[in-house]
Amino acid sequence: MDVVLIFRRIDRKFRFDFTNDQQIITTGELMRLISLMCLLFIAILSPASAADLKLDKIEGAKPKNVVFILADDHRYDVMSFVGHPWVETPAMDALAKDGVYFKNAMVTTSLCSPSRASILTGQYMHNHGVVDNNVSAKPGTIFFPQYLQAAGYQTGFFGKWHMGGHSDDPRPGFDKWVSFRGQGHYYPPEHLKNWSLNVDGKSVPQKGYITDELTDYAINWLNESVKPKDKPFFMYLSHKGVHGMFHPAERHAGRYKDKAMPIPKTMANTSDNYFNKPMWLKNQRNSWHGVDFAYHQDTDIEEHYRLYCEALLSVDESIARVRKWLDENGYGENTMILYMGDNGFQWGEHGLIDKRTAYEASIRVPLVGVCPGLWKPGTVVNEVVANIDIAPTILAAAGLKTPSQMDGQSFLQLAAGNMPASDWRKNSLYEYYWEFNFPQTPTTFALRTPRYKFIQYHGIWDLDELYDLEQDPHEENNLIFEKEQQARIQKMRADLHAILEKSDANRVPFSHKRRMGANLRLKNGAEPAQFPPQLMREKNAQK
Ligand SMILES: [Ca+2]
Repeated sequence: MDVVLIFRRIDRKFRFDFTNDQQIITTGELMRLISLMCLLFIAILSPASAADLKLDKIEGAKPKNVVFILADDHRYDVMSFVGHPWVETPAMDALAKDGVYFKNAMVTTSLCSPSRASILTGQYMHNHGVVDNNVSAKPGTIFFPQYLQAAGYQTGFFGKWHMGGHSDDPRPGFDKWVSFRGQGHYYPPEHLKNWSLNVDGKSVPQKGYITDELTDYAINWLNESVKPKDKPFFMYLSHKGVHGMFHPAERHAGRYKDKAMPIPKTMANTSDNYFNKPMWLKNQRNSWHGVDFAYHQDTDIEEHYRLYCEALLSVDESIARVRKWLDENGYGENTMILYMGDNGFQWGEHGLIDKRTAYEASIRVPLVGVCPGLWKPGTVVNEVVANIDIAPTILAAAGLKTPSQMDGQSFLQLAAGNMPASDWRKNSLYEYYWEFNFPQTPTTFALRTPRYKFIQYHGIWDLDELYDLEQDPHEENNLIFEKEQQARIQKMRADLHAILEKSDANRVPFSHKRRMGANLRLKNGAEPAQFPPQLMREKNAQK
């Protein structure tokens, strides 16, 4: 499939019309074009050479070790220090207290594989090409740890990779590799007798709870490979927790059984909540990704929520264990630690569960970290930083400049207070392509500034949205019909298009539709949406 995509891309660049006499090309021109296509094809398929991976150094930088810990589906506000009423996250709280809390961290695509690919490549989904949870990265894709290796770092990957879920083989950029196929399993599954982890290319049975086991592997690597060598290191600890179906470690099971899920204001099925909202949103309420028919089960979503929070306890303990090892082994003062979620998660907002949409609960993620000697304790960064900025930031911590193919920007100096906010990106792109397996969420593009969010849908007869996040943080009041907002809407539409057009991404790819997808509805659930009154006209009425 990758080869087909490459030819499609080449075809787009060099399209010409053989049926038009005026545009028939000469044999020489045709040969030159074929040669160019062959060269391009070879360049795309070839792995990056050692020379390609040597980045320019940042003058005067003192390279640090880096630990990046990623959670799955952990939303931005399920942490104690941001005011959650009962969840306990002491290690995340400590990172924020001792370092930086990125209050407006978001992902450019709210879905596991595309977001993970954006983290690893520093690129938007439309550039790295991992457009859903099924496809692998394109051949020739460079993952940022390859640059770290070329700069003399030891690198280790532990956990969920997910891009191209049929394989758990070691990927480029890592000296040590511990992973599993697809989403993995919290505990070794009883129905899969041969289930195993891939440890440096060999099958090794999973023994226990995955969050603990990955942390064990990570700490063993620190002890056995990192400590004996006088080399900087980079560790990527990529948890399965807290992805659904949520399963806490046995020691945490039932810890929150008496706790109540915070119910968002926008969850109720009321005309107020759906006033001026897109029709797809109301329709999704009664679907796989809606509160009426969540995951097509009869489980109460509050029960799912309690399990989610209990599963998070092990992730927090993992951070604490790694940090303790660093401190006890003399690495505390020269190691950057970043903790992040790969996408957000709606727990009832707008009647939805899960991710994919451009709403706040879906796109915002936790991001906290320490960088001793550079980031001051207790710093809060308000600028919108994103998953595409992780690679440039980690490279900068290693003293390396950002390579040209990356869309992101290093926030290393922004968080240190050495970069004026005016030098930071003014807006952030969000993009999501419709997937046949979950047909409830349309193709979505959005632009988010610190204050406003404009959302535009593609391929569906429906409404776009504009929110003033300062006045309306829960996105209750869609301003799309407001007269005084029309100039802003036009400007944001144009800015959004300009970003996409710049990288030839003003078109939507789609993959092989293999089945109808999770398209069921609950018979006695919410009714389908009505067309909004603003669109209704009498016959022959003008616009
Ligand atoms: Ca995820």
